[in-house]
Amino acid sequence: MNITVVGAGAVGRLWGSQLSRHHKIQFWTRQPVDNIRFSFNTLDGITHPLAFVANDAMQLASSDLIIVTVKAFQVETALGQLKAKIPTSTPVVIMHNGMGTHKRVEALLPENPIIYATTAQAAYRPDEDTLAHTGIGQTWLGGLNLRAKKLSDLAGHFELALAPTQWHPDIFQPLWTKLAINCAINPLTAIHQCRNGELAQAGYQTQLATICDEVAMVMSAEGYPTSGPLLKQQVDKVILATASNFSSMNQDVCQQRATEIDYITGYLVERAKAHGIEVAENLRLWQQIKQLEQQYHDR
Ligand code: KPL
Repeated sequence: MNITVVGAGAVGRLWGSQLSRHHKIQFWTRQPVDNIRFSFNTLDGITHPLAFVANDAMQLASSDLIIVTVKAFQVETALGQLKAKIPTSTPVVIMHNGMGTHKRVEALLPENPIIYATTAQAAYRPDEDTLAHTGIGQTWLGGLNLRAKKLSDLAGHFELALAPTQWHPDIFQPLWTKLAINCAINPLTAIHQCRNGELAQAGYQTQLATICDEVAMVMSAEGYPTSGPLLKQQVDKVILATASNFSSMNQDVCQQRATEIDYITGYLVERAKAHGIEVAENLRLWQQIKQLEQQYHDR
């Protein structure tokens, strides 16, 4: 396939480099560069120098697939700019942390098959020119609209690039589960500027349980029944599996960048309000992250 990866952050570079073993890949970026070069450090400690074409409008127009890997708050702008450059038949995969972009994406691209994806693969950029793959995790893909629901074969291509990947008949289920994990881990690791593993300490357990209880109430009201203790077990597993990682929100706050809080805890708070459910702990965490962002944006 001819694939355009929109966004050249850690997640975009990870999928682009792995898919390039079987497909023709180009990157589409905000900066008008004509190539993207970086060293890819694999999980086995091997370094591969990689180079990709970037921002070729002809290649974009003839893409069989577009994978959007920008942050949730950049999705609308990115798609707004691409809309006139791609056929209405091109499938578009949206992969970001958090939830809440799907209605605007559907409104912007009403004809294209839209697929949502969520991944637990871990990667980061220790510097501008390096991408490090730091952990393996499950990726889910699933169709948002009817046109996309027929495209389950796509999961095979993603699986070949980075296993394990599976197609889910209702992508909102894995999106909600990932949201629960992000609601628990991301704000706390950003506020306390700690690694994910530090949340396993006794001092965090009550707060994590309360966050999970609140998320479980909202998830259940949304049609995805679960319980606080069940979510807490899943959160605990991720804390252990990613113990040495700094969460994406921790890194965003540390580097004084905008965070995805409005699409993680903010989305939860918004859905809670719609159902008349009180989520005091999550609301407090949302406010704390907004305050942190405000402090460095005001400087
Ligand atoms: O998705 C993550 C993130 O950092 O955004 C987790 C699962 C918390 C792993 O760090």
